[in-house]
Amino acid sequence: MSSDFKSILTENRLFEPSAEFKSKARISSMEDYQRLHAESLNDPDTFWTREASELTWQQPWTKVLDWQPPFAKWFVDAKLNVSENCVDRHVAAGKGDKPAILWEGEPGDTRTISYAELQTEVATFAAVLLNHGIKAGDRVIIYMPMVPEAAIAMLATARIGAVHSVIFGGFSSESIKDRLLDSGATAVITADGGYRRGKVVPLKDNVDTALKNAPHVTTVIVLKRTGQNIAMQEGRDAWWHDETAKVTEGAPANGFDSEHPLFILYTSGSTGKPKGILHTSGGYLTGTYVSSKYIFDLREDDVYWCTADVGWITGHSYIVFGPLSNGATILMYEGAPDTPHQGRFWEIVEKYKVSILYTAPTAIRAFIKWGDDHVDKFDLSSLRLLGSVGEPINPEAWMWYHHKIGGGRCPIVDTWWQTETGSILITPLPGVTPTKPGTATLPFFGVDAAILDEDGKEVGPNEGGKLVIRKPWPSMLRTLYGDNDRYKEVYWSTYENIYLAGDSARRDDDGYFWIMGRIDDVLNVSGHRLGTAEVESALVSHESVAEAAVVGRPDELKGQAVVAFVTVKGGVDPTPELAAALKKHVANVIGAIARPDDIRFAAGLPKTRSGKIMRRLLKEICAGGVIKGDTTTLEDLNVIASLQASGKDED
Ligand code: 6R9
Repeated sequence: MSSDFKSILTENRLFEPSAEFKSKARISSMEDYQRLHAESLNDPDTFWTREASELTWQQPWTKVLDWQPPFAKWFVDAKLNVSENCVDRHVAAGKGDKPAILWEGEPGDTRTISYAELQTEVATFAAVLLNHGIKAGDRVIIYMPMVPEAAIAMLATARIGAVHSVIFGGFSSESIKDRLLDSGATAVITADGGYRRGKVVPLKDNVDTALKNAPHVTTVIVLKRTGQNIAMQEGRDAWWHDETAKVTEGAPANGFDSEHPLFILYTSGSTGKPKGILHTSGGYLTGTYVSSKYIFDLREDDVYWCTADVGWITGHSYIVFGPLSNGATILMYEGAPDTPHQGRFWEIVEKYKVSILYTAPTAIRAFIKWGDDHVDKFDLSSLRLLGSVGEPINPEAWMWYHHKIGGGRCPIVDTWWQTETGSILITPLPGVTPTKPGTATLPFFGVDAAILDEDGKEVGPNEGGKLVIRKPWPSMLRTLYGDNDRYKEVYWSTYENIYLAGDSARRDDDGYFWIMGRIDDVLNVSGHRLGTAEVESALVSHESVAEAAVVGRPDELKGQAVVAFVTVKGGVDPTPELAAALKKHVANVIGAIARPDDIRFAAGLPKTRSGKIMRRLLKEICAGGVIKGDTTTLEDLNVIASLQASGKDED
């Protein structure tokens, strides 16, 4: 394999789950894990029938899996209602009074919603959607702050079989427009605004801008959150509270086919066009249900907090569908971790007695930087389990999380998965797996993970290669929305009938998986996927830019920072003001998370003879390193020198 696949991490510290945790855990021995894992691969019908039967189905399946590579159907012919499983079935089981959602707004306002109340809210809002002519199969955009209504909107669309596509509230109107057009959505659910770091994010204004180019949208439902002035377009826009007040009877939870589409979630790929990942109902729900149950070891009295935004897959699977299908009490927080102070997360853990915390390495690194004082002020003794997701967690951050937040007693589940996988695929089981800082350890049930070389051969211990999944799993993506060819090309064309994850990895002597990074042109900025091509096309859409190449450079806080090499058009001066304007431009076009950290102007970009930009070289330049490796295919060697001299702009 090429040297790109060498891992610099070596880590031998081993942390066993405590006897106390083990004694109460659902699965508490390595033998049980191995036995169940073997069963899930060798006899998937038995394994998945047993697990899926814990959910409520309105009609049973005739077959567990129909696999026509690369197209899978799970729980064939079965019917279910996803919202019934997340809400109604817990009320029917006598848990109507149990809190489903504990919510804390950024300004400090709070709400508690029981399962019975959630049932009313979901059924009522589902009726609103029906009243507006939205039917099963219609696509609905959800662009909301982190308020309970975001989850209610997701569950309500699921209840009537409509397909939601949640767009992260930090995305721009341009991003909304692209997703509206690709999905063909006819309705948008939004809010007047949301709070973020004490400021109001103008969500409805952004929707209005996006809708100028999307006349097929006939309904916009607006939740009043911040109360600022917004425009309401007669005949198209309606207030959430007015519409729900009109409802006299909630919508029933009719059954839909197991393969009925549940949602589309857009994620970055290696081209400029985001990929619409399509998830369906029965398999996705089973995957998120089972993984939440075993990996977070959910108990009746847990208070579970996943700090993601519902705009990301983590928020879909592990705020909404997984925990709620388990009947858990979830906490939702609207705002930023440093508002109004840098101890806000720990204040929330203490206030709500959070027992399970699931967050991202980028957040952990920020907490470390802000200092232990903010943590020490609060009582974190309610915590019993910690989780990490989004990117490899560096061992220092892992150790701090373990000692400072977990008090040394909480197992850490470092969970590897993707928007495409729908649920966690590689992870420790908290009562079983001895953990090592920096590795997601072993495959979850039903997951046949391996690392292959270029020829498709499994590599040996500690050798790097491409991470693949060799068997279909229930919550796998079904296709890219409207683009089966791209689905086949991106995930299934490298190896025959094997899913290519797009990450490089190695396994250590214990068989643990160490994720090393992406193999495509996708960056991981603060745990969020960002295509270099998306940022590049945003840059070249600026009138002054001729060409742009974007690469990541290691960043202490964000994991990767965005560096853009830019050549300007003739007659344009590459000034610091222009650099600032370009950063702002990218933030406007895509959203603040894509804002380049550095803009480096260059006379020309290094290219291969076939015209491909040599990103490897640019990465090395960013890292400040000496140019290594083969540069004989360079078209113009002089550009390297000029790039290295170009330096960085100042913020
Ligand atoms: C859930 C989510 C997926 C990419 C994935 C990988 C990286 C996620 C990780 C991890 C190492 C972990 N990733 N979890 N890398 N260890 N525990 O993040 O989905 O936004 O689609 O990103 O994130 O590179 O391929 P998504």
